[in-house]
Amino acid sequence: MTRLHLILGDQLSHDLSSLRDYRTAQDVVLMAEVEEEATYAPHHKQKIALILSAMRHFAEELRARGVTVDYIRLEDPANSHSFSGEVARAVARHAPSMIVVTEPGEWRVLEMMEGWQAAFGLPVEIRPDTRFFCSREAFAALSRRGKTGRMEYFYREMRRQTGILMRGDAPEGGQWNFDPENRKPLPKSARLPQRLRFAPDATTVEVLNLVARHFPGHFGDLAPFGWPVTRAQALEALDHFIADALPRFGDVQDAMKAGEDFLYHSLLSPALNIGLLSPAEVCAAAEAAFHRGDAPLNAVEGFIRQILGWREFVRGVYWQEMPGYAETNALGADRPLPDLFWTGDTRMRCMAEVVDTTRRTAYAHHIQRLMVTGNFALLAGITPKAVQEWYLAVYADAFEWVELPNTHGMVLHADGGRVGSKPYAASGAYINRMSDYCTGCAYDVKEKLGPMACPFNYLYWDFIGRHESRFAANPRMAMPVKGLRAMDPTRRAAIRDEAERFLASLPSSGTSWPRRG
Ligand code: FAD
Ligand code: DLZ
Ligand code: SF4
Repeated sequence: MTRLHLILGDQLSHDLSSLRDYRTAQDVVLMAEVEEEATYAPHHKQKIALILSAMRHFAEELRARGVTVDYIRLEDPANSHSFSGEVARAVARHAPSMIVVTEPGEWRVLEMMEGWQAAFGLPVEIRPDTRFFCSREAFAALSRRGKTGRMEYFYREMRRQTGILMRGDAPEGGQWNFDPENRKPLPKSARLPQRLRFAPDATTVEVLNLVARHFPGHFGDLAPFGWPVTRAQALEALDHFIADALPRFGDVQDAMKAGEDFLYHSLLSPALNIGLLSPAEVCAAAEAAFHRGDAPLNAVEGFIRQILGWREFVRGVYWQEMPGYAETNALGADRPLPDLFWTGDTRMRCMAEVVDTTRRTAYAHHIQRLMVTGNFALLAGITPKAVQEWYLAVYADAFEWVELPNTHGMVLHADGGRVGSKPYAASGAYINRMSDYCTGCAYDVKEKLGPMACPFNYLYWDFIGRHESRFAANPRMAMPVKGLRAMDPTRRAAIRDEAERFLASLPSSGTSWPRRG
Protein backbone atom coordinates (compact mmCIF):
# COMPACT_ATOMS: atom_id res chain seq x y z
CA MET A 1 0.00 0.00 0.00
CA THR A 2 1.14 3.51 -0.82
CA ARG A 3 2.37 5.78 1.94
CA LEU A 4 2.04 9.53 1.43
CA HIS A 5 5.15 11.45 2.60
CA LEU A 6 4.46 15.18 2.96
CA ILE A 7 7.48 17.52 2.75
CA LEU A 8 7.11 21.18 3.74
CA GLY A 9 8.97 24.18 2.36
CA ASP A 10 11.39 24.28 5.30
CA GLN A 11 12.08 20.54 5.24
CA LEU A 12 14.31 20.39 2.16
CA SER A 13 16.85 17.88 3.50
CA HIS A 14 17.59 14.53 1.89
CA ASP A 15 18.10 12.95 5.33
CA LEU A 16 14.70 14.16 6.58
CA SER A 17 13.12 11.71 9.05
CA SER A 18 9.92 11.46 6.98
CA LEU A 19 11.94 10.25 3.96
CA ARG A 20 13.86 7.63 5.94
CA ASP A 21 11.96 4.56 4.79
CA TYR A 22 10.53 5.84 1.52
CA ARG A 23 9.91 2.86 -0.81
CA THR A 24 10.58 3.67 -4.48
CA ALA A 25 8.06 1.26 -5.95
CA GLN A 26 5.07 2.16 -3.78
CA ASP A 27 5.29 5.52 -2.05
CA VAL A 28 4.61 9.11 -3.08
CA VAL A 29 6.07 12.38 -1.83
CA LEU A 30 3.70 15.34 -1.75
CA MET A 31 4.99 18.90 -1.97
CA ALA A 32 2.58 21.80 -2.34
CA GLU A 33 2.92 25.53 -3.02
CA VAL A 34 -0.03 27.02 -1.15
CA GLU A 35 -1.17 30.60 -0.71
CA GLU A 36 -2.06 30.09 2.93
CA GLU A 37 1.63 29.69 3.77
CA ALA A 38 2.60 32.77 1.80
CA THR A 39 -0.04 34.95 3.43
CA TYR A 40 -0.59 33.78 7.05
CA ALA A 41 2.15 36.33 7.68
CA PRO A 42 2.79 39.05 5.10
CA HIS A 43 6.13 37.57 4.02
CA HIS A 44 8.83 39.51 2.20
CA LYS A 45 8.75 38.76 -1.54
CA GLN A 46 12.28 37.31 -1.45
CA LYS A 47 11.30 34.91 1.33
CA ILE A 48 8.43 33.50 -0.72
CA ALA A 49 10.67 33.26 -3.79
CA LEU A 50 13.43 31.54 -1.80
CA ILE A 51 11.09 28.86 -0.49
CA LEU A 52 9.25 28.17 -3.73
CA SER A 53 12.45 28.04 -5.79
CA ALA A 54 14.19 25.81 -3.24
CA MET A 55 11.11 23.53 -3.15
CA ARG A 56 11.13 23.17 -6.94
CA HIS A 57 14.86 22.41 -7.00
CA PHE A 58 14.50 19.91 -4.18
CA ALA A 59 11.62 18.12 -5.96
CA GLU A 60 13.84 17.74 -9.04
CA GLU A 61 16.67 16.33 -6.90
CA LEU A 62 14.26 13.81 -5.38
CA ARG A 63 13.01 12.78 -8.82
CA ALA A 64 16.59 12.30 -9.98
CA ARG A 65 16.97 9.86 -7.07
CA GLY A 66 13.96 7.88 -8.26
CA VAL A 67 11.39 9.35 -5.86
CA THR A 68 7.82 9.87 -7.15
CA VAL A 69 6.99 13.48 -6.34
CA ASP A 70 3.45 14.78 -6.61
CA TYR A 71 4.24 18.50 -6.83
CA ILE A 72 1.42 21.05 -6.68
CA ARG A 73 2.30 24.42 -8.15
CA LEU A 74 0.85 27.70 -6.94
CA GLU A 75 -0.93 28.32 -10.22
CA ASP A 76 -2.43 24.83 -10.51
CA PRO A 77 -6.15 25.66 -11.07
CA ALA A 78 -7.28 22.90 -8.68
CA ASN A 79 -4.93 24.08 -5.87
CA SER A 80 -6.90 24.45 -2.61
CA HIS A 81 -4.10 26.68 -1.24
CA SER A 82 -3.80 25.07 2.19
CA PHE A 83 -1.78 22.13 3.54
CA SER A 84 -4.95 20.39 4.76
CA GLY A 85 -6.70 20.92 1.43
CA GLU A 86 -3.74 19.56 -0.54
CA VAL A 87 -3.34 16.53 1.71
CA ALA A 88 -7.07 15.84 1.28
CA ARG A 89 -6.75 16.00 -2.52
CA ALA A 90 -3.63 13.80 -2.47
CA VAL A 91 -5.41 11.23 -0.29
CA ALA A 92 -8.18 11.10 -2.91
CA ARG A 93 -5.62 10.69 -5.75
CA HIS A 94 -3.33 8.10 -4.17
CA ALA A 95 -5.55 6.29 -1.62
CA PRO A 96 -2.58 5.90 0.77
CA SER A 97 -2.58 3.58 3.76
CA MET A 98 -0.94 6.24 5.92
CA ILE A 99 0.53 9.73 5.95
CA VAL A 100 4.12 10.31 7.08
CA VAL A 101 5.42 13.75 8.09
CA THR A 102 8.32 15.26 10.00
CA GLU A 103 7.20 17.53 12.83
CA PRO A 104 6.85 21.09 11.49
CA GLY A 105 8.55 24.26 12.71
CA GLU A 106 5.34 25.87 13.91
CA TRP A 107 2.76 25.08 16.54
CA ARG A 108 0.03 26.23 14.11
CA VAL A 109 1.03 23.57 11.57
CA LEU A 110 1.50 20.86 14.21
CA GLU A 111 -2.06 21.44 15.42
CA MET A 112 -3.24 21.17 11.82
CA MET A 113 -1.39 17.87 11.35
CA GLU A 114 -2.75 16.47 14.59
CA GLY A 115 -6.24 16.84 13.15
CA TRP A 116 -5.50 14.85 9.97
CA GLN A 117 -5.91 11.37 11.43
CA ALA A 118 -9.53 12.10 12.32
CA ALA A 119 -10.16 14.16 9.19
CA PHE A 120 -8.88 11.58 6.71
CA GLY A 121 -9.49 8.35 8.66
CA LEU A 122 -5.85 7.36 8.18
CA PRO A 123 -2.90 6.89 10.52
CA VAL A 124 -0.66 9.97 10.53
CA GLU A 125 2.89 9.39 11.73
CA ILE A 126 4.52 12.62 12.90
CA ARG A 127 8.25 11.94 13.22
CA PRO A 128 10.77 13.97 15.25
CA ASP A 129 12.83 16.47 13.31
CA THR A 130 16.31 14.99 13.66
CA ARG A 131 18.06 17.96 12.03
CA PHE A 132 18.82 19.59 15.39
CA PHE A 133 21.49 18.81 17.98
CA CYS A 134 18.92 18.72 20.78
CA SER A 135 15.59 16.94 20.31
CA ARG A 136 12.49 18.23 22.03
CA GLU A 137 12.68 15.26 24.42
CA ALA A 138 16.38 15.90 25.17
CA PHE A 139 15.59 19.56 25.91
CA ALA A 140 12.84 18.49 28.29
CA ALA A 141 15.28 16.11 30.01
CA LEU A 142 17.86 18.90 30.35
CA SER A 143 15.14 21.11 31.80
CA ARG A 144 14.43 18.53 34.48
CA ARG A 145 18.14 18.76 35.37
CA GLY A 146 17.89 22.56 35.58
CA LYS A 147 20.07 23.13 32.49
CA THR A 148 17.73 25.17 30.29
CA GLY A 149 17.03 28.24 32.40
CA ARG A 150 19.74 30.26 30.66
CA MET A 151 21.34 29.83 27.23
CA GLU A 152 24.89 29.84 28.61
CA TYR A 153 24.41 26.74 30.79
CA PHE A 154 22.45 24.94 28.08
CA TYR A 155 25.26 25.76 25.61
CA ARG A 156 27.95 24.36 27.90
CA GLU A 157 25.92 21.18 28.21
CA MET A 158 25.65 20.99 24.40
CA ARG A 159 29.42 21.47 24.09
CA ARG A 160 29.98 18.61 26.54
CA GLN A 161 27.45 16.35 24.82
CA THR A 162 28.73 16.96 21.27
CA GLY A 163 32.44 17.36 22.07
CA ILE A 164 32.50 20.48 19.85
CA LEU A 165 35.40 22.79 20.80
CA MET A 166 36.29 20.57 23.76
CA ARG A 167 39.63 19.28 24.99
CA GLY A 168 38.59 16.33 27.09
CA ASP A 169 36.26 17.74 29.72
CA ALA A 170 37.49 21.32 29.33
CA PRO A 171 36.51 23.96 26.80
CA GLU A 172 39.02 24.71 24.04
CA GLY A 173 41.20 27.66 25.09
CA GLY A 174 40.17 27.27 28.75
CA GLN A 175 37.06 29.44 28.39
CA TRP A 176 33.50 28.62 27.39
CA ASN A 177 32.68 32.03 25.96
CA PHE A 178 34.84 34.63 24.22
CA ASP A 179 32.12 37.28 23.93
CA PRO A 180 34.08 40.03 25.72
CA GLU A 181 36.55 39.95 22.76
CA ASN A 182 33.73 40.20 20.23
CA ARG A 183 32.33 43.66 20.83
CA LYS A 184 34.61 45.91 18.84
CA PRO A 185 33.36 48.57 16.46
CA LEU A 186 34.40 48.18 12.82
CA PRO A 187 37.84 49.75 12.26
CA LYS A 188 37.83 52.47 9.57
CA SER A 189 40.49 50.51 7.67
CA ALA A 190 38.46 47.25 7.60
CA ARG A 191 38.44 45.54 4.18
CA LEU A 192 35.12 43.76 3.92
CA PRO A 193 34.88 40.53 1.93
CA GLN A 194 33.05 40.44 -1.39
CA ARG A 195 29.99 38.32 -0.55
CA LEU A 196 28.95 35.33 -2.61
CA ARG A 197 25.46 35.81 -4.04
CA PHE A 198 23.83 33.48 -6.55
CA ALA A 199 22.43 34.68 -9.87
CA PRO A 200 18.90 33.33 -10.37
CA ASP A 201 18.75 30.29 -12.69
CA ALA A 202 15.75 29.52 -14.95
CA THR A 203 13.72 27.97 -12.09
CA THR A 204 14.33 30.93 -9.82
CA VAL A 205 13.51 33.40 -12.60
CA GLU A 206 10.20 31.59 -13.15
CA VAL A 207 9.44 31.79 -9.42
CA LEU A 208 10.45 35.45 -9.21
CA ASN A 209 7.95 36.21 -11.97
CA LEU A 210 5.31 34.15 -10.18
CA VAL A 211 5.86 36.05 -6.92
CA ALA A 212 5.76 39.39 -8.76
CA ARG A 213 2.39 38.42 -10.28
CA HIS A 214 0.80 36.93 -7.15
CA PHE A 215 2.16 38.97 -4.28
CA PRO A 216 2.83 42.48 -5.62
CA GLY A 217 1.57 44.15 -2.44
CA HIS A 218 3.91 42.25 -0.14
CA PHE A 219 6.77 44.04 1.59
CA GLY A 220 10.25 44.09 0.11
CA ASP A 221 12.15 44.19 -3.15
CA LEU A 222 12.26 41.07 -5.27
CA ALA A 223 15.55 41.95 -6.97
CA PRO A 224 18.42 41.58 -6.64
CA PHE A 225 17.80 38.01 -5.42
CA GLY A 226 20.98 36.18 -4.40
CA TRP A 227 20.04 33.50 -1.85
CA PRO A 228 21.24 29.91 -2.30
CA VAL A 229 18.30 27.75 -3.43
CA THR A 230 19.99 24.33 -3.68
CA ARG A 231 22.16 22.30 -1.35
CA ALA A 232 25.08 22.65 -3.77
CA GLN A 233 24.82 26.44 -3.62
CA ALA A 234 24.38 26.38 0.15
CA LEU A 235 27.60 24.33 0.49
CA GLU A 236 29.39 26.90 -1.70
CA ALA A 237 28.05 29.67 0.54
CA LEU A 238 29.35 27.80 3.60
CA ASP A 239 32.83 27.38 2.06
CA HIS A 240 32.89 31.05 1.13
CA PHE A 241 31.95 32.14 4.65
CA ILE A 242 34.53 29.90 6.31
CA ALA A 243 37.33 31.11 4.03
CA ASP A 244 36.50 34.79 3.61
CA ALA A 245 34.48 36.01 6.58
CA LEU A 246 34.78 33.68 9.60
CA PRO A 247 38.31 34.79 10.55
CA ARG A 248 37.02 38.33 11.26
CA PHE A 249 33.48 37.32 12.35
CA GLY A 250 34.26 37.44 16.06
CA ASP A 251 35.97 40.76 16.68
CA VAL A 252 33.27 42.87 15.04
CA GLN A 253 30.27 40.59 15.45
CA ASP A 254 28.24 43.42 17.01
CA ALA A 255 29.36 46.22 14.68
CA MET A 256 27.11 48.06 12.19
CA LYS A 257 28.00 50.25 9.24
CA ALA A 258 25.78 52.36 7.01
CA GLY A 259 25.61 51.02 3.46
CA GLU A 260 27.12 47.63 4.42
CA ASP A 261 24.48 44.97 4.67
CA PHE A 262 26.46 41.87 5.57
CA LEU A 263 29.88 42.70 7.12
CA TYR A 264 31.39 39.35 8.26
CA HIS A 265 28.13 37.54 9.03
CA SER A 266 27.54 34.12 7.52
CA LEU A 267 24.21 34.77 5.75
CA LEU A 268 23.55 31.07 6.30
CA SER A 269 20.33 31.28 8.34
CA PRO A 270 17.92 30.97 5.35
CA ALA A 271 19.76 27.86 4.06
CA LEU A 272 19.95 26.38 7.57
CA ASN A 273 16.31 27.01 8.35
CA ILE A 274 14.91 25.48 5.17
CA GLY A 275 17.17 22.44 5.50
CA LEU A 276 19.76 22.98 2.76
CA LEU A 277 22.51 22.87 5.41
CA SER A 278 22.62 21.06 8.72
CA PRO A 279 23.74 22.85 11.89
CA ALA A 280 26.14 19.96 12.56
CA GLU A 281 28.01 20.39 9.27
CA VAL A 282 28.16 24.17 9.68
CA CYS A 283 29.64 23.87 13.18
CA ALA A 284 32.03 21.14 11.99
CA ALA A 285 33.27 23.38 9.15
CA ALA A 286 33.92 26.25 11.57
CA GLU A 287 35.67 24.01 14.09
CA ALA A 288 37.86 22.52 11.34
CA ALA A 289 38.91 26.05 10.30
CA PHE A 290 40.07 26.66 13.88
CA HIS A 291 42.05 23.40 14.02
CA ARG A 292 43.70 24.22 10.66
CA GLY A 293 44.72 27.58 12.08
CA ASP A 294 42.58 29.46 9.54
CA ALA A 295 40.31 31.23 12.06
CA PRO A 296 40.91 32.37 15.66
CA LEU A 297 39.13 30.83 18.61
CA ASN A 298 37.11 33.95 19.51
CA ALA A 299 35.58 33.95 16.01
CA VAL A 300 34.92 30.22 15.88
CA GLU A 301 33.54 29.95 19.41
CA GLY A 302 31.40 33.07 18.88
CA PHE A 303 29.97 31.63 15.67
CA ILE A 304 29.40 28.11 17.00
CA ARG A 305 27.68 29.52 20.11
CA GLN A 306 25.06 31.17 17.89
CA ILE A 307 24.16 27.81 16.37
CA LEU A 308 24.89 25.18 19.01
CA GLY A 309 23.77 27.57 21.77
CA TRP A 310 21.21 30.17 20.75
CA ARG A 311 19.57 28.38 17.81
CA GLU A 312 19.05 25.16 19.77
CA PHE A 313 18.07 27.00 22.95
CA VAL A 314 15.34 29.12 21.36
CA ARG A 315 13.90 26.07 19.60
CA GLY A 316 13.74 24.23 22.92
CA VAL A 317 12.06 27.20 24.60
CA TYR A 318 9.57 27.54 21.73
CA TRP A 319 8.30 23.97 22.00
CA GLN A 320 8.42 23.96 25.77
CA GLU A 321 6.43 27.16 26.17
CA MET A 322 3.95 27.08 23.28
CA PRO A 323 1.11 27.85 22.76
CA GLY A 324 0.98 30.30 25.67
CA TYR A 325 4.32 31.86 24.73
CA ALA A 326 2.83 33.68 21.74
CA GLU A 327 0.38 35.46 24.06
CA THR A 328 2.96 36.74 26.56
CA ASN A 329 3.14 40.48 27.25
CA ALA A 330 4.85 40.82 30.63
CA LEU A 331 5.54 44.53 30.21
CA GLY A 332 1.98 45.32 29.14
CA ALA A 333 3.11 46.89 25.84
CA ASP A 334 0.14 48.18 23.85
CA ARG A 335 1.28 50.70 21.25
CA PRO A 336 0.58 49.88 17.59
CA LEU A 337 3.50 49.32 15.23
CA PRO A 338 4.53 52.64 13.64
CA ASP A 339 4.40 52.67 9.83
CA LEU A 340 8.11 53.51 9.73
CA PHE A 341 8.85 49.82 10.31
CA TRP A 342 7.47 49.20 6.81
CA THR A 343 8.32 52.47 5.07
CA GLY A 344 11.65 53.42 6.66
CA ASP A 345 10.28 56.96 6.60
CA THR A 346 11.99 58.49 9.65
CA ARG A 347 14.72 61.01 10.43
CA MET A 348 16.36 58.43 12.72
CA ARG A 349 19.20 57.30 10.48
CA CYS A 350 19.78 53.99 12.28
CA MET A 351 16.14 52.93 11.89
CA ALA A 352 15.99 54.12 8.26
CA GLU A 353 19.17 52.18 7.43
CA VAL A 354 18.00 48.92 9.01
CA VAL A 355 14.53 49.08 7.43
CA ASP A 356 16.16 49.86 4.07
CA THR A 357 18.54 46.88 4.36
CA THR A 358 15.60 44.70 5.33
CA ARG A 359 13.49 45.86 2.38
CA ARG A 360 16.29 45.36 -0.17
CA THR A 361 17.70 42.06 1.11
CA ALA A 362 15.17 40.32 3.42
CA TYR A 363 18.12 40.28 5.83
CA ALA A 364 19.54 42.28 8.72
CA HIS A 365 22.20 40.98 11.03
CA HIS A 366 21.61 40.18 14.66
CA ILE A 367 22.61 43.48 16.24
CA GLN A 368 20.54 45.44 13.74
CA ARG A 369 17.52 43.29 14.67
CA LEU A 370 18.22 43.38 18.40
CA MET A 371 19.67 46.80 19.12
CA VAL A 372 18.08 49.02 16.47
CA THR A 373 14.57 47.90 15.43
CA GLY A 374 14.22 45.62 18.47
CA ASN A 375 15.45 48.23 20.93
CA PHE A 376 13.06 50.78 19.42
CA ALA A 377 10.09 48.39 19.71
CA LEU A 378 11.02 47.60 23.33
CA LEU A 379 11.49 51.21 24.44
CA ALA A 380 8.40 52.43 22.59
CA GLY A 381 6.23 49.72 24.17
CA ILE A 382 4.93 48.29 20.91
CA THR A 383 2.54 45.42 21.31
CA PRO A 384 4.39 42.07 21.06
CA LYS A 385 1.94 40.61 18.55
CA ALA A 386 2.60 43.42 16.05
CA VAL A 387 6.38 43.24 16.54
CA GLN A 388 6.30 39.48 16.20
CA GLU A 389 4.31 39.65 12.98
CA TRP A 390 6.79 42.15 11.56
CA TYR A 391 9.87 40.01 12.28
CA LEU A 392 8.14 36.89 10.98
CA ALA A 393 7.27 38.67 7.74
CA VAL A 394 10.35 40.61 6.78
CA TYR A 395 13.29 38.19 7.05
CA ALA A 396 14.10 35.36 4.65
CA ASP A 397 15.13 33.18 7.60
CA ALA A 398 12.00 33.77 9.69
CA PHE A 399 10.16 30.73 11.00
CA GLU A 400 8.16 30.94 14.17
CA TRP A 401 10.20 28.44 16.22
CA VAL A 402 13.25 30.71 16.02
CA GLU A 403 11.65 34.10 15.47
CA LEU A 404 9.13 34.11 18.33
CA PRO A 405 11.55 33.49 21.24
CA ASN A 406 13.94 36.06 19.79
CA THR A 407 11.14 38.62 19.58
CA HIS A 408 9.05 37.96 22.69
CA GLY A 409 12.06 36.81 24.71
CA MET A 410 15.32 38.40 23.71
CA VAL A 411 13.99 41.71 22.39
CA LEU A 412 10.73 42.55 24.15
CA HIS A 413 11.11 40.76 27.50
CA ALA A 414 7.43 39.94 26.96
CA ASP A 415 8.08 36.45 28.36
CA GLY A 416 9.00 37.95 31.74
CA GLY A 417 12.58 36.67 31.57
CA ARG A 418 12.32 33.11 30.21
CA VAL A 419 14.92 33.79 27.49
CA GLY A 420 16.92 36.68 28.94
CA SER A 421 17.43 37.78 32.52
CA LYS A 422 17.07 41.44 31.55
CA PRO A 423 15.86 43.46 28.57
CA TYR A 424 18.54 44.59 26.08
CA ALA A 425 17.47 48.23 26.46
CA ALA A 426 19.98 50.86 25.34
CA SER A 427 20.18 54.58 24.69
CA GLY A 428 21.69 56.15 21.57
CA ALA A 429 25.19 55.86 23.04
CA TYR A 430 25.27 52.12 22.31
CA ILE A 431 24.33 52.61 18.66
CA ASN A 432 26.87 55.41 18.39
CA ARG A 433 29.60 53.18 19.81
CA MET A 434 28.86 50.23 17.54
CA SER A 435 28.06 52.00 14.25
CA ASP A 436 28.56 55.07 12.10
CA TYR A 437 24.83 55.73 11.86
CA CYS A 438 24.85 58.77 14.13
CA THR A 439 27.18 60.69 11.84
CA GLY A 440 24.81 62.35 9.43
CA CYS A 441 21.67 61.65 11.48
CA ALA A 442 19.17 64.49 11.79
CA TYR A 443 19.30 63.98 15.57
CA ASP A 444 22.22 64.51 17.91
CA VAL A 445 23.17 61.42 19.88
CA LYS A 446 24.76 63.56 22.61
CA GLU A 447 21.56 65.56 23.21
CA LYS A 448 19.26 64.11 25.86
CA LEU A 449 16.23 66.40 25.55
CA GLY A 450 14.84 68.91 23.07
CA PRO A 451 14.04 68.84 19.35
CA MET A 452 17.56 67.74 18.32
CA ALA A 453 17.89 65.01 20.96
CA CYS A 454 18.34 61.42 19.82
CA PRO A 455 14.94 59.77 20.45
CA PHE A 456 16.66 56.65 21.85
CA ASN A 457 17.95 58.80 24.74
CA TYR A 458 14.64 59.95 26.17
CA LEU A 459 12.83 56.75 25.11
CA TYR A 460 15.37 54.79 27.16
CA TRP A 461 14.79 56.72 30.39
CA ASP A 462 11.05 56.83 29.82
CA PHE A 463 11.10 53.01 29.46
CA ILE A 464 13.06 52.57 32.69
CA GLY A 465 10.63 54.96 34.41
CA ARG A 466 7.52 53.13 33.13
CA HIS A 467 8.81 49.87 34.60
CA GLU A 468 10.67 51.28 37.59
CA SER A 469 9.16 49.05 40.25
CA ARG A 470 9.55 45.86 38.18
CA PHE A 471 13.18 46.65 37.31
CA ALA A 472 14.01 47.69 40.87
CA ALA A 473 13.47 44.05 41.81
CA ASN A 474 15.92 42.84 39.12
CA PRO A 475 19.57 43.06 40.27
CA ARG A 476 20.73 43.26 36.63
CA MET A 477 18.67 46.45 36.19
CA ALA A 478 19.87 48.05 39.42
CA MET A 479 22.18 50.55 37.69
CA PRO A 480 19.63 52.19 35.41
CA VAL A 481 17.02 52.30 38.17
CA LYS A 482 19.59 54.00 40.42
CA GLY A 483 20.35 56.46 37.61
CA LEU A 484 16.68 57.25 37.17
CA ARG A 485 16.14 57.74 40.89
CA ALA A 486 19.05 60.16 41.01
CA MET A 487 17.35 62.36 38.40
CA ASP A 488 15.45 65.43 39.54
CA PRO A 489 11.66 65.22 39.16
CA THR A 490 11.41 68.05 36.60
CA ARG A 491 13.84 66.27 34.32
CA ARG A 492 11.92 63.03 34.70
CA ALA A 493 8.68 64.79 33.80
CA ALA A 494 10.34 66.42 30.77
CA ILE A 495 11.59 63.03 29.59
CA ARG A 496 8.10 61.57 29.94
CA ASP A 497 6.58 64.47 27.95
CA GLU A 498 9.20 64.34 25.22
CA ALA A 499 8.84 60.57 24.81
CA GLU A 500 5.05 60.79 24.71
CA ARG A 501 5.12 63.66 22.18
CA PHE A 502 7.59 61.80 19.96
CA LEU A 503 5.68 58.50 20.02
CA ALA A 504 2.34 60.22 19.42
CA SER A 505 3.82 61.90 16.33
CA LEU A 506 4.57 58.57 14.62
CA PRO A 507 1.92 57.60 12.08
CA SER A 508 0.52 54.13 12.48
CA SER A 509 -2.09 52.99 10.01
CA GLY A 510 -3.08 50.22 12.41
CA THR A 511 -3.07 47.59 9.68
CA SER A 512 0.03 45.68 8.74
CA TRP A 513 1.69 46.91 5.60
CA PRO A 514 1.31 44.51 2.80
CA ARG A 515 -2.13 44.09 1.36
CA ARG A 516 -2.02 41.54 -1.41
CA GLY A 517 -2.50 42.97 -4.86
P1 FAD B 1 25.38 34.88 11.82
O1 FAD B 1 25.60 36.12 12.58
O2 FAD B 1 26.38 34.48 10.82
O3 FAD B 1 25.18 33.70 12.89
C1 FAD B 1 25.34 32.33 12.53
C2 FAD B 1 24.07 31.55 12.75
O4 FAD B 1 23.74 31.49 14.12
C3 FAD B 1 22.84 32.09 12.07
O5 FAD B 1 22.78 31.70 10.73
C4 FAD B 1 21.73 31.48 12.90
O6 FAD B 1 21.40 30.18 12.44
C5 FAD B 1 22.34 31.35 14.28
N1 FAD B 1 21.88 32.42 15.18
C6 FAD B 1 22.51 33.57 15.45
N2 FAD B 1 21.83 34.27 16.40
C7 FAD B 1 20.74 33.52 16.70
C8 FAD B 1 19.66 33.70 17.59
N3 FAD B 1 19.54 34.79 18.38
N4 FAD B 1 18.71 32.77 17.60
C9 FAD B 1 18.79 31.67 16.83
N5 FAD B 1 19.79 31.44 15.97
C10 FAD B 1 20.77 32.36 15.92
N6 FAD B 1 17.21 33.98 13.28
C11 FAD B 1 16.60 33.15 12.42
O7 FAD B 1 17.23 32.22 11.91
N7 FAD B 1 15.28 33.30 12.09
C12 FAD B 1 14.54 34.30 12.61
O8 FAD B 1 13.36 34.40 12.31
C13 FAD B 1 15.16 35.21 13.51
N8 FAD B 1 14.46 36.23 14.04
C14 FAD B 1 15.08 37.08 14.90
C15 FAD B 1 14.33 38.12 15.45
C16 FAD B 1 14.91 39.00 16.34
C17 FAD B 1 14.09 40.07 16.96
C18 FAD B 1 16.28 38.86 16.67
C19 FAD B 1 16.93 39.80 17.63
C20 FAD B 1 17.03 37.84 16.12
C21 FAD B 1 16.44 36.93 15.24
N9 FAD B 1 17.16 35.88 14.68
C22 FAD B 1 16.54 35.01 13.82
C23 FAD B 1 18.55 35.61 15.09
C24 FAD B 1 19.65 36.26 14.23
O9 FAD B 1 19.42 37.64 14.13
C25 FAD B 1 19.75 35.62 12.86
O10 FAD B 1 19.87 34.22 13.00
C26 FAD B 1 20.97 36.11 12.11
O11 FAD B 1 20.93 37.50 11.99
C27 FAD B 1 21.03 35.45 10.74
O12 FAD B 1 22.08 35.96 9.98
P2 FAD B 1 23.41 35.14 9.71
O13 FAD B 1 23.07 33.81 9.16
O14 FAD B 1 24.31 36.01 8.90
O15 FAD B 1 23.93 34.95 11.18
C1 DLZ C 1 6.95 30.04 4.36
C2 DLZ C 1 6.38 29.13 3.32
C3 DLZ C 1 5.83 29.67 2.15
C4 DLZ C 1 5.88 31.12 1.85
N1 DLZ C 1 5.24 28.88 1.24
C5 DLZ C 1 5.21 27.55 1.43
C6 DLZ C 1 4.57 26.69 0.50
O1 DLZ C 1 4.00 27.12 -0.48
N2 DLZ C 1 4.60 25.36 0.75
C7 DLZ C 1 5.22 24.83 1.83
O2 DLZ C 1 5.25 23.61 1.97
N3 DLZ C 1 5.79 25.63 2.74
C8 DLZ C 1 5.81 26.96 2.56
N4 DLZ C 1 6.37 27.78 3.50
C9 DLZ C 1 6.97 27.15 4.70
C10 DLZ C 1 5.88 26.79 5.75
O3 DLZ C 1 5.22 27.98 6.15
C11 DLZ C 1 6.53 26.08 6.91
O4 DLZ C 1 6.87 24.80 6.50
C12 DLZ C 1 5.63 25.98 8.10
O5 DLZ C 1 5.43 27.26 8.64
C13 DLZ C 1 6.20 25.09 9.20
O6 DLZ C 1 7.42 25.61 9.66
FE1 SF4 D 1 19.95 56.53 15.77
FE2 SF4 D 1 20.02 58.41 17.64
FE3 SF4 D 1 22.23 57.80 16.28
FE4 SF4 D 1 20.23 59.08 15.06
S1 SF4 D 1 21.47 59.85 16.75
S2 SF4 D 1 21.38 57.34 14.27
S3 SF4 D 1 18.46 58.18 16.08
S4 SF4 D 1 21.11 56.46 17.68
